[in-house]
Amino acid sequence: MTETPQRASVHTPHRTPAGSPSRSRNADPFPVNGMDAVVFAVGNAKQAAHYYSTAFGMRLVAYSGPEHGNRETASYVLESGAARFVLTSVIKPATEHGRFLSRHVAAHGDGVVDLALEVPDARAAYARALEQGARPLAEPHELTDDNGTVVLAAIGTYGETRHTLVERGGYKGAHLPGYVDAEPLVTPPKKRFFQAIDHCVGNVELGRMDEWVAYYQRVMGFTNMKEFVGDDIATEYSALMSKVVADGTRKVKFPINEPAVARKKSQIDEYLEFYGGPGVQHIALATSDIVHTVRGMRAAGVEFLDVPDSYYDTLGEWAGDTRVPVDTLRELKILADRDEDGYLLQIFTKPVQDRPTVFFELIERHGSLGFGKGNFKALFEAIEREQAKRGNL
Ligand code: TYF
Ligand code: FE
Repeated sequence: MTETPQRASVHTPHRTPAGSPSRSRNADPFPVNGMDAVVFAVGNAKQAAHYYSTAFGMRLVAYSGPEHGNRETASYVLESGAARFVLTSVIKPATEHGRFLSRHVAAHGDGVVDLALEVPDARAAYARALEQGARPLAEPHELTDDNGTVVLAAIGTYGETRHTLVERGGYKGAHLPGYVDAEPLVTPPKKRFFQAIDHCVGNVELGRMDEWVAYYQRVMGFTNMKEFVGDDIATEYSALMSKVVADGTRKVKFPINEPAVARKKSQIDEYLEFYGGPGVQHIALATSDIVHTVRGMRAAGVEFLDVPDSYYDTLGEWAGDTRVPVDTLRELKILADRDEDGYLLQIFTKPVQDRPTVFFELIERHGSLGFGKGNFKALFEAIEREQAKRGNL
């Protein structure tokens, strides 16, 4: 095929100027392309797929189940922009993996089994991780179908959570070999509710936060972000401590919480008690129009944390002007925070299952790279009011 010179020039690889770091040959010991998927093990993936379609505006794109040769599990792959969830239920355990998933749901209820990371080289990432003391869960292996080949490997993190390392190469299928393309369950909203996974938060046991921060630093070369909840805030009102690790490009951000010894029972202790150990606490979803998203999700029956009116009376004084008028923030119970880089708008759902465990955050960033430090007091008080209603405070 002949191309016009102009067109050909568009495809000429961009040359890196001498002296500036090349993306393909940088010093990052553990390069990641971003989050690949959040994998949930649930009691009823068929119904969960419906919930995330109707309430979160997600689009079913792929499916694996008994109709297509997988007699052990049913998995639904849902997308919203770059954000991908995989919802898996066991139909009849037949392998170690099926038994693991069955036990996981029995022990933890619906929860996250895997924060899968897309990496350029799964074998190299796995080798580096093991060298640095990562817990091995699956040796690198290839899966192939008509759409190409992916390489998968897996390492452990806190609790029973894992990180599958996914090397997609040029794989063209909707998810992985073994999945078939699927049509949306319902018509998705015209404008999607969110377009990416912003951060994924883990809860670990008292005194273990620093070990897990060190694990990500050593195994994945992640760095500590400056935002954290320290001793001072913990004893004053939060009843938790928190530190954030991120990859070199900040595409993947993992805050890690531990309970603090405080006057009252920590929300982290409540999670650990009802989840039956450490695990993923919340997934933050990045939206470019939080007002549209919250209106849509509220209309679909999603419950968000309540914020007292008094929060909005003083908001303008420290959060300054935001894209959204304070009256709209007040109406929808959206929080705002500002730091030296800009501001953010955020809101938190109540737990999305009967156990007081996993919940979601919606976040609209305007320059701020933080996590809403200015909201911690109001947020943690709101969480504690819910804890008290459940009789767990
Ligand atoms: O991810 C964060 O750090 C914020 C704040 O139990 C937060 O979303 C921290 C701990 C927590 C709930 C929210
Ligand atoms: Fe968060």
